[in-house]
Amino acid sequence: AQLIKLTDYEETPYVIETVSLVFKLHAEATEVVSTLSLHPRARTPAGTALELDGDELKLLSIKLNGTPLEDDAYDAAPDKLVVHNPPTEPFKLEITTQINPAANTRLMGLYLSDGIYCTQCEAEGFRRITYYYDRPDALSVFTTRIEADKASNPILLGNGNPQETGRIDGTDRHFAVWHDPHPKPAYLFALVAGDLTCISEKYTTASGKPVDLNIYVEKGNEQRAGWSMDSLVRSMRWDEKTFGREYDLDVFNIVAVSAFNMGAMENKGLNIFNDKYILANSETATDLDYEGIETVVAHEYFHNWTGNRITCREWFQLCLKEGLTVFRDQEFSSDERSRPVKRIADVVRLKSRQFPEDQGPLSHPVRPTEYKEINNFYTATVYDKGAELVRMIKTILGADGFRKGMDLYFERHDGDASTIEDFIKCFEEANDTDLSHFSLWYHQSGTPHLKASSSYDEAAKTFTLELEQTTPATPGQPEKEPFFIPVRFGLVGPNGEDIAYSKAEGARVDGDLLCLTERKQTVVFHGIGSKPVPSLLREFSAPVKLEAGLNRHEQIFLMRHDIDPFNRWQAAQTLMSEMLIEMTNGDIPAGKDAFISALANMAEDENLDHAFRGFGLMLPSEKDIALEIGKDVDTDAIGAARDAFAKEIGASLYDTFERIYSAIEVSETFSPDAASAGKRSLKLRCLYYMAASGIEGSAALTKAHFDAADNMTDRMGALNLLVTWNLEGAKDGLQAFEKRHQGTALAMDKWLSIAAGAPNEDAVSTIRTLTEHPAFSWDIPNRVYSLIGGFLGSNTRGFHKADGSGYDYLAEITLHLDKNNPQVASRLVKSFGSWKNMNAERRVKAKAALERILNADQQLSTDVKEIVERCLD
Ligand code: HT7
Ligand code: ZN
Repeated sequence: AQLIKLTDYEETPYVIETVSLVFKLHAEATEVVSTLSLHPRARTPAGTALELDGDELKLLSIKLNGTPLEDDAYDAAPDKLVVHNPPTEPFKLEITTQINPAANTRLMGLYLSDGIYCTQCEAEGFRRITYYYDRPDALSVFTTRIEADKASNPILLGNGNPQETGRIDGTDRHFAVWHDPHPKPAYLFALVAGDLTCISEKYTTASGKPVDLNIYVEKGNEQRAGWSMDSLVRSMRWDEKTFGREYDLDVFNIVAVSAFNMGAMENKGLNIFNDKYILANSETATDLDYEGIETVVAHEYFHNWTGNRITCREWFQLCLKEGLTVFRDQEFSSDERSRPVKRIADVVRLKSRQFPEDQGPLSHPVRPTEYKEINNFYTATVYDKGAELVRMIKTILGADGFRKGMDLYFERHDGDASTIEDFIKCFEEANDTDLSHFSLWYHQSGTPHLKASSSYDEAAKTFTLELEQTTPATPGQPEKEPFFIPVRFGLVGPNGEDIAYSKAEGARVDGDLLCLTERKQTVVFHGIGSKPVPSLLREFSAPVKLEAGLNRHEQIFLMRHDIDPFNRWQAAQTLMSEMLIEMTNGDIPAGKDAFISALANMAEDENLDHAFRGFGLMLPSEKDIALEIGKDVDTDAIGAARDAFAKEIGASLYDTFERIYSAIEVSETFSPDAASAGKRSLKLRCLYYMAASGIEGSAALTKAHFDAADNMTDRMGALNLLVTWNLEGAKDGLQAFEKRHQGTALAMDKWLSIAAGAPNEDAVSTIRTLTEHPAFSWDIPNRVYSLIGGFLGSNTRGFHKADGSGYDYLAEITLHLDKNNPQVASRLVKSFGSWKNMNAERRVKAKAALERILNADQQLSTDVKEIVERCLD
């Protein structure tokens, strides 16, 4: 496959001003007539060929200005259409293609999901529908006419506003015409046809414009779409209030489908969602699902401005829309829920998904410079680290400066296909500042390590902080420059309050923000009356790995007293992680008892909200510890140490946990609000430790929690504990859950993922058996992500089993899935990204499995090949 390079970017020689599409929908032979109005750019030399993208296309006919083209005037292959010598004046090209939605197992382009026609065009799916400039900088005005059988497809939806509907004379078919006045790239094109029902709401924008909101679902699911509608309305209001952005069409439609490769898609005026991110009720969705729906609905809606009105020049700029939009959805959820809790949740996600990516063979810059398959770059680095970079801009400029930059960005680039450089320039110009050093974050990959040490001079009343940053080499970038790192900090005095300093020297320090620019910097704070404990990187102000240079006593002090909730949580995590690593090495950690007692205080602290206390109790995952250890990892030793620690904490604090568990009352009518969810989560966290303790009665209590559950959070949470700790009642619980939820796919996905994560001597055999279960299907990504993704992501001991069975299995299913859906296969095969951190025994097996994929007797997709090659590099 071809290597695509940022430096090769060139404008298209022709401009497509308008596109008129007619879809004659038939499951196995859909005809697409595309009429393009084109003109050459002023600089385009006469005779320059018009080259349009295709993918597995069959051309039926081609006309230029109404006349069929002679055979020698064009070349058509499934992946390309070349028109030789197009006119030098504006012209019309009519292209008719035939496609087969029923056979489209890749779920890119036009496909059928459970009898519903739907599309997915980002990143390069439109070229599977018709020949086109399938690239984000080709903006055009689209009109779409959809024709289909009326009885089986009563609903016909397109982008933009509805224009016309009617019957097609003498047939059982009908049509609808949609027009989108906003020029857009092809990746935002969408079409839906099927037998759907919807819930609707009227919305009035801040300036008084009415908008019809509709959420379409399969019949019978309408009662499960209410939370999504609620989330949508709140998102629309929030964007008006926070960023001054209003919606810009008469209708906003969302459709939920069951077969979808990713979470959702922000098509203009017609968002298409994986049903997992739309459907919810207390019986089938957990609190985490409700939160996920709120986030994803908001995220896709926010793309209307950051992504659609201002899009990307090419796919290297993906973080321009994704990083910024993730930042916006994070801010929305922080405003709707608890800001510190949301920050912790986002950092947990970043550290568990992006940090491993950045420390392994798949590491790449937030704004990459080359790729083979763009689908492989929808990564945690582009999305989550991309959001961190936007957050740092806000930290550096302050809220007002940030808003000024955003306002300028919206004003200056509305209607553009832009770049990261354009984005940064808006912040620089709006704030009269220079962000060139900061911009390195977009181009230099890897997670910086920040090492701190400090000393106090009582006589001089000075506190000296030494900070050193190093960034390990990453693929293609052996040498690293120092980053511009904003460090929020406090100097915590003996009474737990921050000490004010009179002067700071050695770095740019402004209030509680210290900006590092060099590899090594020494900062001296004057006027410090007593020895402080430095609290660094408050609110996780930069995506770095901090070695704070504090002893256990000081960490416990911060855990108890820091005014920054994030760093209270972080102190607990650091302690747990350090102790778990020592236990993995067979050592007994110093200060364990003091830590466990501080943990009890945090868990019982009524001044903290329930969700925060739940997070405070969270043990780092086995994967987190493996990453922290970094080399020669033995996952069995990590798992055993972690189990032992949980058991010990559970046994020592059993009474505390029981007290907290019993005291929390959750209202009888289910509500997904943050406060109620926080209560459920703290209760379940207490139950986790009680279940781990092995103390008599704990298994029965866990089973009773499961039996009494009247919502999915409690039912799934308790079942997970029964299975994780292999308690009496686990088997019955699994059966009862299955009986209750069979037939509800999204609920059965949870059952699959619990079973997949269970520690088990022969995990691969268990997974194989589950692939035969009626609830599982290789064709629906949600099923695959739940079972196989659950195994790879949560069953660390099973996947990294020393005999290599987990690696062999991943190789086998990668090859299996790659035949039908390369995107799904490539997402899963990324789990090999950590193989170099394993011990020698495991590394040999993993390498052999990767080589087996590469040398298999089958044509590999570009998606899978690129990932496997990078892993082996
Ligand atoms: N912008 C959307 C990305 C997406 C996608 C990409 C490749 C293949 C399938 C896909 N489905 C959705 C989702 C988002 O980030 O908002
Ligand atoms: Zn997005």
